[in-house]
Amino acid sequence: MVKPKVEVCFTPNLYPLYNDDFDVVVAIDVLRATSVICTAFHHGVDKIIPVSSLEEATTYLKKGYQVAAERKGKIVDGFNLGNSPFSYMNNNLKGQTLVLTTTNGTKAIHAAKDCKQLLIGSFLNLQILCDYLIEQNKNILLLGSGWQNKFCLEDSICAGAICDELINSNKFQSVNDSSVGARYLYQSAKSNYFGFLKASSHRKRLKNLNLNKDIKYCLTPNQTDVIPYRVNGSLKNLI
Ligand code: 3SL
Repeated sequence: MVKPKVEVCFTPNLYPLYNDDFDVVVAIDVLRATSVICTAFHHGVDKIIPVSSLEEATTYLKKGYQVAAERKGKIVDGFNLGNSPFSYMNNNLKGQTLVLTTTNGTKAIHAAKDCKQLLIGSFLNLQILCDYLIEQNKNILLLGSGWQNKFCLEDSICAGAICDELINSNKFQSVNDSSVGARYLYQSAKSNYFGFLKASSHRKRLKNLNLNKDIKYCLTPNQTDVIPYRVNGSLKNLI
């Protein structure tokens, strides 16, 4: 029997080269959008509406929604929620709907708008997500958000971690060099993600904004027990 595939796509602009072949796409933006999404669901948010543009986000704000808007790592003027996972570690939004727009993460989610099933991945839900994917027996694409359509290390390492776990289950195969490369990166980084990422552009960007605490949290595996998935254009928790 032919094993299903697991492959890695490093950036959203490469996604059209892959999309035909896959049943499940996992969008990954470790710093910080998909980590925020996992954290918000873990703390009781009911639904997240990911939007690509600030215009769309503003429309929701005017309708009275809770809207988080981030650009260049900062809260956008006029919005009161941003992209720090620590803002969602409380009961303030329990049972509520959150609208979210970020520089890259929500754009990656949007890039995969036509896929059959979209899931959200991060280090924070690594094991629960891998266990679910292994049960599915479907072709899986791990889609990194990158930074403005360019390669980024942290998403590639997280994709490598998922790919590694699935390949080690002996139930999947991967053939693309992107997947081989992501696994190599993961294997080199896994003993110290924070240290490995020292030279990465996004770690530097967030450090300059005094957000090292966010980085450390986002790089610590298995702190949430959620599997966000898309249904009717919004994200809900599968668990
Ligand atoms: O690019 C994104 O979607 C954001 O997560 C970037 S940041 O971590 O808020 O800077």
